[in-house]
Amino acid sequence: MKAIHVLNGPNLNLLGTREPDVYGHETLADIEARLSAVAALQNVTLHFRQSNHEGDLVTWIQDAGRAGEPVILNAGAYSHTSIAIFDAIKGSNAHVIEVHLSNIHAREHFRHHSRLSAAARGVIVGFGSRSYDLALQALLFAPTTGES
Ligand code: CA2
Repeated sequence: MKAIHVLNGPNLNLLGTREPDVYGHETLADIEARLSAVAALQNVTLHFRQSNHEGDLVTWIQDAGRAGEPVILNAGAYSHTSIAIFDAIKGSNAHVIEVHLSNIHAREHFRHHSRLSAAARGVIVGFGSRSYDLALQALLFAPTTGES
């Protein structure tokens, strides 16, 4: 594995600026710096991106799937709504670990279901920004077929 894509959806650019009780104090840049350092030690390049636009996530997932490179995906609120992102994961055969900062199952009812989980290889929720670290650890140290 030479590269890992960390893809972030809508409003995650606000991380660390509001709602720290729900999402913590770290910014997305803080998370990127920490994960990049861990990945670099394993000679893996991290492509860390955020977009508020559903189509960007679709394109990036397709690109990763085509390249055979795994994805850590926090699609934000699109997790609960997006058939397009589900189709992108399925259609490109992308290896996706879905992550959420918060425990979506302990929050409002409309957050309990993710449309993406059925297409993901695994799901990590509720560990704050450490959900991303756990996903990276899984990709680096517990690879399954097609990842290593
Ligand atoms: O817990 C997660 O990681 C979520 O994917 C975050 C999404 C939410 O819609 C999902 O249900 C669960 C929201 C991201 C918005 O992040 C903000 C951060 C700071 C201030 C406002 C929003």
